[in-house]
Amino acid sequence: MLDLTQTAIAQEFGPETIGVLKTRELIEAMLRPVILLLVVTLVTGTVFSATKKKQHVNHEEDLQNHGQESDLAMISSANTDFAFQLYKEIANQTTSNIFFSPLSISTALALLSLGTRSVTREQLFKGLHLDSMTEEKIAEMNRDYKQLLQSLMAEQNELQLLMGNSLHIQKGYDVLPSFLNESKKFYNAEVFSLDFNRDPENARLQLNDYVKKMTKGKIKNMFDTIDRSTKLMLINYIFFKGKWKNPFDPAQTRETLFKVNKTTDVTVQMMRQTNRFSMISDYNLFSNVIKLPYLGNASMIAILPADGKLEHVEQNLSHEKFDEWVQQLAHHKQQCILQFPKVSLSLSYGLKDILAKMGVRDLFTSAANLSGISESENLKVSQVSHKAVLDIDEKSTEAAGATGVEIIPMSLPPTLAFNRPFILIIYEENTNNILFVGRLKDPSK
Ligand SMILES: *[C@@H]1O[C@H](CO)[C@@H](O)[C@H](O)[C@H]1NC(C)=O
Ligand SMILES: *[C@@H]1O[C@H](CO)[C@@H](O)[C@H](O)[C@H]1NC(C)=O
Ligand SMILES: *[C@@H]1O[C@H](CO)[C@@H](O)[C@H](O)[C@H]1NC(C)=O
Ligand SMILES: *[C@@H]1O[C@H](CO)[C@@H](O)[C@H](O)[C@H]1NC(C)=O
Ligand SMILES: *[C@@H]1O[C@H](CO)[C@@H](O)[C@H](O)[C@H]1NC(C)=O
Ligand SMILES: CC(=O)N[C@H]1CO[C@H](CO)[C@@H](O)[C@@H]1O
Repeated sequence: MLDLTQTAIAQEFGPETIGVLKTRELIEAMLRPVILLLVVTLVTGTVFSATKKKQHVNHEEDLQNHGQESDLAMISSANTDFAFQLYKEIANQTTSNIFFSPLSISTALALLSLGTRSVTREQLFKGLHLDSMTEEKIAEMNRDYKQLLQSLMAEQNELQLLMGNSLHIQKGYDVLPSFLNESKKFYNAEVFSLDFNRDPENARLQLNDYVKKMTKGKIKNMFDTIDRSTKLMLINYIFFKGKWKNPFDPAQTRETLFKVNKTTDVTVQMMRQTNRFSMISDYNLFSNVIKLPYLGNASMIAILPADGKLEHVEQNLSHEKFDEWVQQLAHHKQQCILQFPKVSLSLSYGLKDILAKMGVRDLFTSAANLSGISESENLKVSQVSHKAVLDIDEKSTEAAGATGVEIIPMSLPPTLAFNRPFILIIYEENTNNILFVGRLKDPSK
């Protein structure tokens, strides 16, 4: 089963203290120092305080260094394939809610690839849907990530989107300068030194503080315990706060029933608005698809399958399907009464087994070749942990006037009520990258 709880993460990092290990495991632990790879992420649909962060966008330098501006096509396309494959693997292992950031995970893995060699590296690229990676294409990938990070950071006007990487290294542990250099250069990684070995409790507190700071207080206690044998920890975080382009009026939000399945209903705060939306019906998939734009260059696409058709849609989720929806949505607008639940989701995943299923195997075993990080020691990755939080609400601490004037036609428009399980995809339109994917099955969970 998939790790879906914070407790599961705690177990993953937790009781592995040396005292509890059996002898054979102890030897194994001594022979194979551990890297912990960690991915943190957060999203929220609420309004943000209008602090503008100063950005230094090194576009000029980038153009000079590499002669041409990449269109990010290689990584955007691979990331979309990766997103839907990961979704399917996760959906195969849980019957409940899903929420994760494929971009956060693929970025962390791409950074890690800087330190991998031979078969370990090939498996990693294949898992990321990056095929036949020559040295030249690897260089292009790294430049693309650099540009992607810059583009996302440049969007600080109307939506707040922060993604970053950090490396936390055991004091005195020799990490190759080339790995650190490239991590900083292409992935903008911050590098910190910690003493996991002598003082794991202090390391834990510092890491929790760091994660808390980077997720603006949303993720407070990421770690319950820290493994003393940790040599390096890689953290990627993504923070997204968008304001709906068409906010909901809180006065219209009502408690209604959400149909979890044939036998169970739960209550949910249902937001409402009447407006013109980009929406389509996908008859092949028995679904209605609507686009809910945020201010700035991001949107949510929500897919509402007919009763009992969720799995059918999930089986048919693909890069091509997504592109088709995006393209059709651009041309189909109509008046509609939208009902959309006000929800919060918080999910944690240990992705080791899932990534292994996707072909990324050696990384987690003694066969791992991480000689690009350190030549002196045998390293492996102990876990890829991911935590994601979603808050969707009306988004209006602003004046009620911001809700805008609703034009209600004489005849009542159709109602689209998200009062049963549905899928949501949040994507950045400028770089065409999927930031988050989720499935709401039971809002009470
Ligand atoms: C789900 O997982 C099972 C067991 O690992 C596997 O046999 C099956 O093919 C998977 N189904 C899908 C749709 O991936
Ligand atoms: C890792 O890969 C490099 C480059 O292919 C190779 O020289 C080295 O021997 C490998 N190390 C291990 C431990 O397999
Ligand atoms: C890393 O970067 C520093 C400063 O930018 C440079 O002096 C050093 O030679 C680089 N090292 C490697 C191994 O690339
Ligand atoms: C319906 O959902 C409830 C709550 O999640 C669950 O306990 C129950 O087993 C589900 N019933 C069916 C038929 O799936
Ligand atoms: C959205 O992207 C366009 C380029 O396609 C850019 O000019 C614009 O500044 C972006 N908008 C915001 C709010 O960042
Ligand atoms: C419309 C469509 O693509 N349907 C496919 C959805 O997935 C199932 C199972 O994989 C296929 O049998 C359908 O053809």
